[in-house]
Amino acid sequence: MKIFQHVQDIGDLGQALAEAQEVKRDRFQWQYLGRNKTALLIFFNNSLRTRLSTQKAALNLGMNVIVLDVNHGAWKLETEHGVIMDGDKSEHLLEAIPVMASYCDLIGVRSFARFESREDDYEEKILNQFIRYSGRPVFFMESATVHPLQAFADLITIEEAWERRVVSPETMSPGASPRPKVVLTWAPHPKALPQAVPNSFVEWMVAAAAQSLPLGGVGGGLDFVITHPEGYELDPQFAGGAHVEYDQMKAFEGADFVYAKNWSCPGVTRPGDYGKVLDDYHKMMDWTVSARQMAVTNDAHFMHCLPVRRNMIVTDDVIEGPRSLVIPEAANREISAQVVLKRMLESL
Ligand code: SN0
Repeated sequence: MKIFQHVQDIGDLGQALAEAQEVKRDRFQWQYLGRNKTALLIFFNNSLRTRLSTQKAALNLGMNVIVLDVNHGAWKLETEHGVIMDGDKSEHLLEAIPVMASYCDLIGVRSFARFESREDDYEEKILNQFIRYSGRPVFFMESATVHPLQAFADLITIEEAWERRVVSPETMSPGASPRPKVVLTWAPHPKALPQAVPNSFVEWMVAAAAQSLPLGGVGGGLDFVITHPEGYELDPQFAGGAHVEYDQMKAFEGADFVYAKNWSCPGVTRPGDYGKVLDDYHKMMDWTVSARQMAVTNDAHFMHCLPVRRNMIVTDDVIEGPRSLVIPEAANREISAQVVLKRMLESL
């Protein structure tokens, strides 16, 4: 694997999930793969889980790891071509990338959407320069438009929880669906957040449904519903074909998994509002996931990528409740990262 950006990069999802379980059985069995190999993790934005879980995954594989927080200690980087560099930026990305690449074998990059231009963000201007000028395998650690390590961990988490619930087709109650119903819900937030997490989650869920991925050993695929206020329609390159239900309560009916996330306007149905918060969050607080919505679900599990703003996105009782998966979901970030790094090491 030379690039990890989209769900297609991982290939067959059933095989990827099987490999994730193989990693869980003994995560140190491939230390020979990473011997004398170096992973460079570059952060243009804050991180807790991505930084720690990816570093841990690399260490599990016997790799050396270098972490660079560009905003703390590195030269300020110019990313635009052709500018006269008379401002505060001391170095150009076009020199920085090949230099950084010369010290490592694999590169992971985090660079969020900047919301200056929809075209720049959706063309992945920063990450594509890393792909083009580094000559190294590049994995996306949340870019302007995608967060595939998160979506892969989410799929692993859903599979594991569904496996615990659906033991065998025989033990299922008559008429019960062997397919889980997964709902992605928008929820309020005081700041404008990227669409990377929902884009990837949707992309991976749509692919799991299309591949009729057996989850928990039975059935095929899943039923997937997206709910959000009007104006927050996700880009069709990710959400194409997915069912959107604007009535949140209706979307939650019979759900087995509720995945909450805030995102700013993707600029699909409202091109002039790209990257904006469309309505004051005070007016949107009935979208906060609480016991009221969870009551109409099929005792749904609650999921969120974290960090989460409590009592904005989700109430304390739901995130602390017995159906909350946020901690195992975060723990699975180590596993998804290890599968990806392992595949990249195997193809060096
Ligand atoms: C990021 C996002 O894409 O929504 C990272 C999620 C993994 N989240 C934030 O930036 C949250 C910031 C905040 O202040 O709540």
